[in-house]
Amino acid sequence: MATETIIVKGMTCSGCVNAVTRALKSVDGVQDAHVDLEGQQATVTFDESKTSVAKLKAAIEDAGYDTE
Ligand code: 9UX
Repeated sequence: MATETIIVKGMTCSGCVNAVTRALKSVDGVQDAHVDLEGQQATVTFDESKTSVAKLKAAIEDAGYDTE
C-alpha cells in the first residue's frame, strides 16, 4: 500500500471536494482518499499492484479538475 499526495487545481467548493473524492474512491485499488479544498490537494492510499499515481490523476482529470 502506498500513500501519495496529488495537487488538484480548480476545486472551488465542497461539492468539488465530493466529486474528486468520489472519483478517486471509484478507482480499483484505492483504499482511502482525503481531499483538501484549502490545500488544493488529495492524499490517496492505494494498492500499487492495482493502480498508480498516473491513473489517479487521470480519474481526477476525467472528473473535470486539473492536476500537476
Ligand atoms: Mo461547487 Mo465544484 O457549486 O465543480 S461543485 S464549484
